[in-house]
Amino acid sequence: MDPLKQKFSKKASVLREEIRGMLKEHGDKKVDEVKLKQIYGGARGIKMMIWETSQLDPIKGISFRGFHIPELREKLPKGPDGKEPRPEGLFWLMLVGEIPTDDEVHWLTQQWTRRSNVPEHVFRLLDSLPTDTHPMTQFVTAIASMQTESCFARRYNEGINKADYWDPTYEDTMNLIARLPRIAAYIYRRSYHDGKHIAPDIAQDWAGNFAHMLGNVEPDFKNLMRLYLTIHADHEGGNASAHTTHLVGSTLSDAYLSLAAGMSALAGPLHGLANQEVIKWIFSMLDALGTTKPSKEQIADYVNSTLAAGQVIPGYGHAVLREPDPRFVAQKRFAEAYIKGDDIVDVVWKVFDVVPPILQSLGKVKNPWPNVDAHSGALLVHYGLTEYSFYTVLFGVSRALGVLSALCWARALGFPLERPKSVTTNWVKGFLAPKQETVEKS
Ligand code: CMX
Repeated sequence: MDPLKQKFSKKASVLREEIRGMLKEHGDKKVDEVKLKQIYGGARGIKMMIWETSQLDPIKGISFRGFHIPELREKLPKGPDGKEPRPEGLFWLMLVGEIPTDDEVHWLTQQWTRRSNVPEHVFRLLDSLPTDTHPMTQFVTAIASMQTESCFARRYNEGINKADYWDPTYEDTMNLIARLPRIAAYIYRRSYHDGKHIAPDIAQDWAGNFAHMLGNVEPDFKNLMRLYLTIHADHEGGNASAHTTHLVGSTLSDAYLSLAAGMSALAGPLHGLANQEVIKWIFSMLDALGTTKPSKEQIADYVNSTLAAGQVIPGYGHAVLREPDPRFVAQKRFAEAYIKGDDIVDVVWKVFDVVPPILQSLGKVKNPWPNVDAHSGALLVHYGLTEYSFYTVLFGVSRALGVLSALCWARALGFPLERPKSVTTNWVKGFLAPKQETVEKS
């Protein structure tokens, strides 16, 4: 058994016993009360799921096993030039709850390199799709088509003991994550670079090799990829891509099909697709204004016209956060350190000054602040990755780290089929109706 799998197995069996004991003693304790407005309102805030890998605080933002983003940037092992964290380290942290050593991360990089061979039929299937198929559609298709490789599906057919479900799920997770950069880069090159593909460079780290296969070898772009793939990885369990992966996984669908489902959720404009919508919106604004250096007044007018057209301002607002997203802040810090005098980055910063007071003035937006998607496009455009329809695939490659390590935990802890209760509006009306007094017959 490999060292990471061994560590995971030990930690999981300890936690499994702890949970068993906790449920035996406190299983009937109430942790929440559900309000009618939550039932109609997208289940906001209802505590109904266990997600071990990260937790979201409305004010402080995401913490991965207790570590916030600035701490991760400091503590996780870095890329070869010692600047930005390697996403491999975050995966290790999410899976076993420990900051890995340099040697451990090096081992993981090598593991993923060894497992990164994508089956030929995945490329053939992708090649059969029109090149203008949305990259997220291609990504979902490729992931689902790789299900032919699922260790879990094979072992389940052979009659695996349920106590061992986590083992082939771990194998699927490692194989899938190892292959995603190759698949994503293949989609990018076939969609935007005439199918001129770039062979992997196995001497590089996971994110560095991804940047190389996309076609950008600038050291700073590699650093952006390391940071990007780290900060997008997980956002607790309730967000749509995580929850979908979890829900589908709870049917014992394997990691490939669960992730393909989760990526379909990520492809919605209220979720991960917002990263393409932000830059599309900025480009449309600059086109409409005829300048790449708009004033704050011009931006405010454009924001108001977007709202007047009944549209949302992409990259702003959040279902849980109530402060600027620390992932936005991390990207702003990156831009401040690595990029000087970039028009689009300057526009993003001006939008950051202009949008919150306008959204606040509407009186209904619970969080007027930027989320993760408000900044990422400007950084990518700066390094020449201007094809914004591809951006959500980058988000997806990163999100796989979180949702798949969480799937390993769900299997190791033996979580059951997820099946909440729904009700009809007629049921609600009956629930609200004043109870009839029973009149006693005299
Ligand atoms: N622009 C305009 N209106 C907004 C808004 C925004 N950025 N954010 C929220 N609102 C509106 C909502 O549409 C809603 O209006 P109605 O009552 O008329 O339907 C009202 O404010 C209340 O919404 P909320 O409770 O503040 O926000 P929700 O939890 O319902 O929605 C989110 C959260 C992210 C879907 C929403 O803020 C939004 O649409 N933002 C723009 C899209 C976006 O950036 N999504 C990416 C989120 C991060 C990610 O998952 O990647």
